[in-house]
Amino acid sequence: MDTTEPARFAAYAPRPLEIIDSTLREGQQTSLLHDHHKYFFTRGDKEDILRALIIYGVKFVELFAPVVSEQEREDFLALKAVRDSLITQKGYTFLLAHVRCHPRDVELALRAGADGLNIYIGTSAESRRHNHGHGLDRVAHEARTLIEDIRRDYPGVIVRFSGEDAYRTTLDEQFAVYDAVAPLVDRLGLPDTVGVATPARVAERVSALRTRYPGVDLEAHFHNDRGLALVNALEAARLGVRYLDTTVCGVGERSGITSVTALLLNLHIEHAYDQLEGYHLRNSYPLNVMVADKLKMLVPFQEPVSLTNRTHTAGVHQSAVLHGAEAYEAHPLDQFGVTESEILLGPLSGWNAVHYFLKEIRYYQVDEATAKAITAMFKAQVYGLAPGQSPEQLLVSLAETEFGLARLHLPPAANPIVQRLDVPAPLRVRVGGLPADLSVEAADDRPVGGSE
Ligand code: HCA
Ligand code: CU
Repeated sequence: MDTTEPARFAAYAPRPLEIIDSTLREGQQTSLLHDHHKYFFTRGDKEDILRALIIYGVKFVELFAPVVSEQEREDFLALKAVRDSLITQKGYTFLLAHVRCHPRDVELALRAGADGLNIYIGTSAESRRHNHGHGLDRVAHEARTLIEDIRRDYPGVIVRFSGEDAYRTTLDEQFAVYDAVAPLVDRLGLPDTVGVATPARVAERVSALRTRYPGVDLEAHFHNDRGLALVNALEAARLGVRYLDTTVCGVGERSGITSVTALLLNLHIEHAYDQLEGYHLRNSYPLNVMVADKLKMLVPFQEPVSLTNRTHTAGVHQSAVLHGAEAYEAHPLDQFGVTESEILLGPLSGWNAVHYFLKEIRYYQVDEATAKAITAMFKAQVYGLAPGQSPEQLLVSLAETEFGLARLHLPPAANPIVQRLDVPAPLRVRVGGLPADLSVEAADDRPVGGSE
């Protein structure tokens, strides 16, 4: 174990809520990335996402096992370098490899320097029948042997064991396997692999496991097939499950899993402030925009931390909001970064962000091809901005003077996006606004002109 430092996790005091973000594992399994030629996370994308997650306050990040492919193995090493570069500024972030219950997966992950192993194997009848064909005794025995070996050879590594498809695994089946591994692991996972769980079932399952394994932390993971991934995660959090799996914008297999920002927003609304310890909530929306941009889409309209939730369309809503935003805005989205100033325009902005800004915020009639052309010109000029000129001004001037874009006609009094800026602030759109800038926490309160 040349690269893993055994004392790290032992010395870490976990917070009341530890997000295990899986955007770079579960998230990469989204159907949005199915067309590899069109949509994929480049290594640079992954580095940006990891950096942004760390700056957001996430301390546990799940990655594909290096066994998956040579590309993933090399990316793992690159991501470790990104993590290392942020230790001084943000503390240590644990990189967890998602591994099958298999010595080869484990060995390659440890060789790549993983801090932890998220081991999984199917335990429901469906999963056993179609995934590996083994009985529960054999699953329990193999898991136990593997984890004993890990504990002996790599005592400092974080070990999590998950019986896949936990909510179609009966309690007896689950106990048959978990009894064998519980004394050896740091966490027991409860993945709702096919999205069948309900809050009531979560409560039942979590309390059964807590009673049987009082000293072991639990981890929950909910798929959104029934649209319940968020509410199930909130229930798990309410019951004191410390580790919750999320992705940015909720991307993942099929309809995805719990969205990290949706979860934190809801905990905030529920006044569960202790569970928000250490998360930089203002970076929520920028994080969503960044990942959505890399997926070549807008922040999904169902995502609670989205501009959609501050966009008022009906005339009645608009005029009420002009008098007081609280008329149709109940939630503190500004504290989650849903403000114009957080759109993050800069040299690294993709055409999607530019398209979004011009179309959704400034109401230009702009198609995607034109947005791409504007982005190219914007990128060429943004580094040369005069002091005092903002990227937004440059973009608007390109849109109008070089491309002759027209703005949508809006009723005179309408202001469909009403910013609830409690404190009047100068324009704060920033240059270089991708992850590196997320680190400039003070910038939220700092007027920024053309460059930083
Ligand atoms: C998968 C399935 C998984 C694993 C979760 C876990 C699930 O894609 O391999 O390791 O706890 O939902 O069961 O994401
Ligand atoms: Cu999953």
